[in-house]
Amino acid sequence: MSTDGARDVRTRCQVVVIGDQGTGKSSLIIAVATDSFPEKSPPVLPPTRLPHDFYPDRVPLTIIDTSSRQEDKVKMEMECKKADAIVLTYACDRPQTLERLSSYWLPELRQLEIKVPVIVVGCKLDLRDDRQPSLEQVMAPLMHEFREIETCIECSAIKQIQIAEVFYYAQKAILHPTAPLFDQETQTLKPRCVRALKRIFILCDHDRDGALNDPELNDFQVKCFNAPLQPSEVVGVKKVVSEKMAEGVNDHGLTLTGFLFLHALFIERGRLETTWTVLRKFGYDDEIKLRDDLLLEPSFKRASDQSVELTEKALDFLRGVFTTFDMDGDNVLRSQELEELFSTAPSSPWEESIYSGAAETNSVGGITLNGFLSLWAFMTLLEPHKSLSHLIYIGYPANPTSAFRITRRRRQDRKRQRSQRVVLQCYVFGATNAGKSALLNALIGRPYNEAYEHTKGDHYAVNTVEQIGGSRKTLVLREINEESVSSLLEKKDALGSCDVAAFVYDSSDASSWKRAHELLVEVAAHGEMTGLEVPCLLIATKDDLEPDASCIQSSARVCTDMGVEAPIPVSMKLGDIGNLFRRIVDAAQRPHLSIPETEAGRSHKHYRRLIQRSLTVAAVGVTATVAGIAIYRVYMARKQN
Ligand SMILES: Nc1nc2c(ncn2[C@@H]2O[C@H](COP(=O)(O)OP(=O)(O)OP(=O)(O)O)[C@@H](O)[C@H]2O)c(=O)[nH]1
Ligand SMILES: [Mg+2]
Repeated sequence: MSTDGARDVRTRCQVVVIGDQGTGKSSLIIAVATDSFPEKSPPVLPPTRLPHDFYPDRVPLTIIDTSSRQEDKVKMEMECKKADAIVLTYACDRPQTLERLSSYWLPELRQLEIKVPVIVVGCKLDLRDDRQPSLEQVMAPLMHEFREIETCIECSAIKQIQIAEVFYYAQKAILHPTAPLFDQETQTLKPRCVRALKRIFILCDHDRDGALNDPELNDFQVKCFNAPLQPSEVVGVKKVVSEKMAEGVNDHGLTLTGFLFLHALFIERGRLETTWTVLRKFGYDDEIKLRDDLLLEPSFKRASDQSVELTEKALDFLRGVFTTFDMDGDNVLRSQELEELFSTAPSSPWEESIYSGAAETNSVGGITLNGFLSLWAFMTLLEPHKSLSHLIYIGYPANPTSAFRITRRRRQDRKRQRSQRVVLQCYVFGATNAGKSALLNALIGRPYNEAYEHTKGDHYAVNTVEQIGGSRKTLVLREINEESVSSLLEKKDALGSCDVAAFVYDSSDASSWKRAHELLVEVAAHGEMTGLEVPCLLIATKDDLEPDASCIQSSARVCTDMGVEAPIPVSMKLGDIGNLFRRIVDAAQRPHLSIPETEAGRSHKHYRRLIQRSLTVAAVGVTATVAGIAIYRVYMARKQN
């Protein structure tokens, strides 16, 4: 397969011709290339090239002949593996060669896991006995059993009947494949194709009245086929649709149902190129995903301590989308409404558990505007490219670069003593059973759960937090379970995307505190070593239980020694968390404060200070010498005057 990369358009097609000995493979190839019938042809031809202007798609076609002899089998298989389509021949005058298609050739291709379309070709049509059953009768069961057969055709090289058509169908099957668009089994459009066509329909429905009126149909036609529809053609299209499907057309024009029906009709009638042209004009690749080159801008190139956020413009668009799809106006998107919202994307971006449980929902799983925007902010932070593609899929009308902002480096924020971020991420460390998950659940308003379940894998929670003064920030909590700390901290830039770290411990359990302390030291040391220091907070959970006395003493000492604030006591059980989340956001916003200092860090800093001081002394000395030289020069100059 060959494509020109950026635009995913094929520049070359390769067809391999296989079939039983003497069925007419080489003659077929010579006939198409030279318009003549060879009296005698070599057993296997060298590759034959049909130039780009041979067929209307203007893509050159290379035809590979093969030998069906047993000793050439390996070579034939190799060619098949490189093929974009296969022409499989039988001879119309030898029914046993037809039987061999289902008994040998097609199963053989399956066994080789060759997934390209197959064109079955009956050669020597001129020798066909008219008493034989028709092509349709013979082929229907075969095509039913082997869905990889795209087309069946009979031809005659000697009489030049349907020779060019054979390779035309082969090329068409490559350039405009059926499989991604249409389910042969159910005879319906594939879901991904429906989603793409629906998006195209919505993008063309400028007045958003759920139907394409005549000017909208014309714009669509011009965009896709570079030519307007004649008024009579518009009438004709609508007539065809309304005759077969009453709801396909209404007073305003062609409805989405009608638009989809029309495409199913094109495909059923073999006019796949029409639907493919439409999809490609709207930026889809062969897998009906947006082409990669459309997703190159913005590039999201950034340092590890920078993040990606949505701009106010993107958020405005998303607020509008939320309102549009909140059909019942209850300020919550039910799962069907959310599904509908993403029905123009290949799938919903939030099906994975990492997203599905991360935001605020109402009691029946509906998502609030707050939860909706939080999930977008979270997806943008975690997977900006996914966010970009889904923004385009749901119809973001402006240039995508206007939707994203790359934040200032956190290093810079620390120097300026202020973070400019709107979305802040907190890593939540702590021993197993310390109460991390309970904390995450509290952020998204989940009720407290007495039952304990150890968290495995990634676990996030995201919500907005109101600051004093009324401004809102989005807080993302990431639970880091005990066993994944070491692998996380192996990476040099592990703390790059961490705006603040929380160390959670069970205040009734000395070992839980001990572990939190160890983790605090580990993270602080990591920050000092990599220059990615983060503000740290201690959170003492289960405040409703009897506190462990040694914990209290030890934590007070550690806080003084390391220069962090006293632990924040909370009880998830009692719902007593005070202004915990606001404090986490506060700490993240002032990245120069709450940075713990380890003993090693302190002595290193002391050492650095010493060096700095001696450098300053040395520098003053140098300046004095330079000043001395300058004075001397002036003195010399005066002397000379
Ligand atoms: N009494 C009391 N129990 C709590 C409180 N917070 C959490 N728990 C309980 O403590 C247990 C552990 O809580 P989790 O939040 O699952 O702990 P975790 O830190 O996420 O644990 P891992 O996922 O295993 O690392 C659960 O049974 C909770 O119900 C609290 O404030 N008070
Ligand atoms: Mg947990």
